[in-house]
Amino acid sequence: MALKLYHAEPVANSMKSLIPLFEKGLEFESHYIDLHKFEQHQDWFTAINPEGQVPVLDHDGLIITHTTVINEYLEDAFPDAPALRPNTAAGNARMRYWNKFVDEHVMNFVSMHGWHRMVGVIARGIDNGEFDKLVERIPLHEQREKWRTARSGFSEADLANATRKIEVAVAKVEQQLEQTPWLAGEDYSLADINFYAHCGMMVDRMFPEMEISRRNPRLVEWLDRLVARPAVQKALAMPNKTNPALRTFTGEVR
Ligand SMILES: N[C@@H](CCC(=O)N[C@@H](CS)C(=O)NCC(=O)O)C(=O)O
Repeated sequence: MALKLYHAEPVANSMKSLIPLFEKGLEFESHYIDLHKFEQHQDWFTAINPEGQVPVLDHDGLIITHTTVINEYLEDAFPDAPALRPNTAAGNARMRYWNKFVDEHVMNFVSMHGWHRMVGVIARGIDNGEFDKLVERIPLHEQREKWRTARSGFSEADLANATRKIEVAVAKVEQQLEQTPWLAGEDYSLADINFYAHCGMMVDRMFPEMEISRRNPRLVEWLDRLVARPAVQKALAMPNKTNPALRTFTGEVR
């Protein structure tokens, strides 16, 4: 049994699949992909994942992409490892509800602010001709557009809408945590990992004006419990090559 994970910095999607591997105590070969050098769009990498994105799980040659799929695959393929899914049909439904919510209503909106603050700076530092060549190599239309928009700047209206989505999500999570210790109920699950990786770990630093610590006491307690987990600490200690000057998004995270 050989597992490899191709991943970038321990934040967002890469973090979302690193934590389960450590939680489950699964040995894996870590392959760091330098997104700042556009390694994800090089031929050798698109031969592995034609979408040119990380993370990618390779299990004995079987390639699995998309974090929610990767994380459920790990649950199914390694049933003897500590479970990150509740063991009831109702619990799994709640976990999947939250995963769907984060994937559809949270991830892209935090990501937009991250790209605006960080990727935009990187993209504007590249010469016109060079930038066009880099963008041509990006396999997904949506990603090509995202790189172009990051360079020219996201609109104020789109950024304001993204902020609104994040505010709604934070309030919704706070409300859930007033009722149960973890998002899907009594047990820590993939849903908590998903919200942490895409929003919880950076929201107070990215949006100080939201006054997360003051206004969301349950969320703060949940974060403290989650960050204290040894597996989360191991994931946080994975390589981070982001230029410290650009760490508004990936850097000083909880
Ligand atoms: N739906 C995918 C999204 C993966 C994704 O957006 N990965 C980002 C890193 S967080 C990436 O590879 N970005 C590089 C690029 O698009 O050029 C998943 O869940 O894995």
